[in-house]
Amino acid sequence: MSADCLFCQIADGRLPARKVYEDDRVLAFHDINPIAPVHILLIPKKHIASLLEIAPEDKELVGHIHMCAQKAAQVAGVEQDGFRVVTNIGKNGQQTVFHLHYHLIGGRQLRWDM
Ligand code: IU
Repeated sequence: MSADCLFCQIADGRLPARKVYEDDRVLAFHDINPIAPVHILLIPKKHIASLLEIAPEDKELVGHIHMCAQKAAQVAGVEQDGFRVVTNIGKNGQQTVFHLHYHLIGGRQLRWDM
């Protein structure tokens, strides 16, 4: 846990979020500024700053996030038509929140530039 991290605060309930799926290690919630009809964020409850900080002991957790993405896609009803999962890293990746998160985006035809 990182005291001043907004997504840590969402993960432990100090800040509200519209939850889609939750278990002991992962939370999925609706993005507050969606770029598509479905825009969900999947985060580990453990504070990891970005993909670059994933450690060997996190490998099972990262795989688990992918399983949670399947569940979130089913809940959101986008698994038939398809969707995109992406994580932004650093400045050129336009990462703005430095707690690992995966965007699950769908509900419309996506282009490579979104
Ligand atoms: P990025 O990959 O770090 O750029 O994405 C951060 C996302 O987190 C962005 O889409 C925001 O709209 C979203 N978000 C949110 O859903 N709730 C928040 O309290 C904050 C950001 I701060």
